[in-house]
Amino acid sequence: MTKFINPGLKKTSRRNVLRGSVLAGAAAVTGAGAMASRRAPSLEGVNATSAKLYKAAEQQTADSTAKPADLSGYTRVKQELVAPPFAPDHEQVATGGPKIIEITMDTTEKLMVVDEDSGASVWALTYNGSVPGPLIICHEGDMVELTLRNPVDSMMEHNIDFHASTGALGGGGLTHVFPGEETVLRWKATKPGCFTYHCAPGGAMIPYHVTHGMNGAVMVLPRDGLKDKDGNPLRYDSIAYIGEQDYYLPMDENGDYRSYEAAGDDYADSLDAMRTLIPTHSVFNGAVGALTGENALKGKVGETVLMIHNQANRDSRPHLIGGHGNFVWESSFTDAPMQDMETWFVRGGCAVAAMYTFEQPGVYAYVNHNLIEGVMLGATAHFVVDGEWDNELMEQVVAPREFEA
Ligand SMILES: [Cu+2]
Repeated sequence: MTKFINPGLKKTSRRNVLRGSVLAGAAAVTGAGAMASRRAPSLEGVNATSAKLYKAAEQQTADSTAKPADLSGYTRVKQELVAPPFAPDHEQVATGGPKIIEITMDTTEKLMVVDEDSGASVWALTYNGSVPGPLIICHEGDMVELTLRNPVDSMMEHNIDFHASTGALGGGGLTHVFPGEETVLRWKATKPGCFTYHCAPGGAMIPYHVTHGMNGAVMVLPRDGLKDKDGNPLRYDSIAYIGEQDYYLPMDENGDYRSYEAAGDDYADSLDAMRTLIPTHSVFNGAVGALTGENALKGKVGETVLMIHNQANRDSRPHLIGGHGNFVWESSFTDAPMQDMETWFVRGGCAVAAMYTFEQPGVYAYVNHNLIEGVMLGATAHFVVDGEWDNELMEQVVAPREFEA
């Protein structure tokens, strides 16, 4: 088994294993490299350019003589991250002064079933073992201090690009960790809103890692909480954190999904599948059915849910069937929310928050309203809501029956 960080099988220093050369060689490691180069243009130029970019980003801070950040006035707190669709404990309105929020994430590579029916699986690349990675919550003016650890048995290097942060490719230039390494990055949350984070190790590995599950969201709340367009406070009772993941899973000549022994073994085949730009799956929270049936989200009439939808790679258009987006922050929390929306837009590479208060009991389907993706590719979640039915809002006046011609 060969690690992707060292495709040449040579003993080499960390410095020599810089992204571009690693990436250029990675296809060859799989043994499918020659085939891939016949099928598709070489990525050498792209990967080399990307490697230079990362080197430059890292060098900027290495060469810097800037004064240290003034951390006086900040209180340190730990945030225990939890697996999606749940949110970590947090305040909606900040109390006290700004905080340095300490979090830890491990770049875990694991085999995950994507669709039990077809047997489709993926060697997912994850933060903390889930797709999407955990939701991080802070307030504007806080600092997020991430310890990023790459387990020693990983096959790949990883890093993180926080769209909410400023500088060094979103931190991507400063957080490359090889198996067995850890790094600490601190960044200040200056923009309120929901933001994607994702792995971006360089070149073709960027979309490869992102489409293998390595992405998640940060919510940066205004210090005084969410508000409507007139400045009235808006509060939620719960959060449903939904990560939409497009997968491009390789198939064999019979149309069956291929399986692989280790993370990264699918690299060349995956690049071919990715080039089609047509996902084989578009799912919520990592797998078909991850948020339906027994795994459905729960709610009560009168409960207000904040639905946070992350899509790191591709546009999406969420719709809550049987409900609405009462307040939708499609851009950021700086802008007033849009109101009473039927379907809202998630630009690929961002996260969006939508708030709804349930008015009827029953099952609501939360879908990507590209219904081919929602129904056939997997992008559906269910809310099962308890409570009293309201006949004023809807009533079955006549149950379906045959009519006289
Ligand atoms: Cu990664």
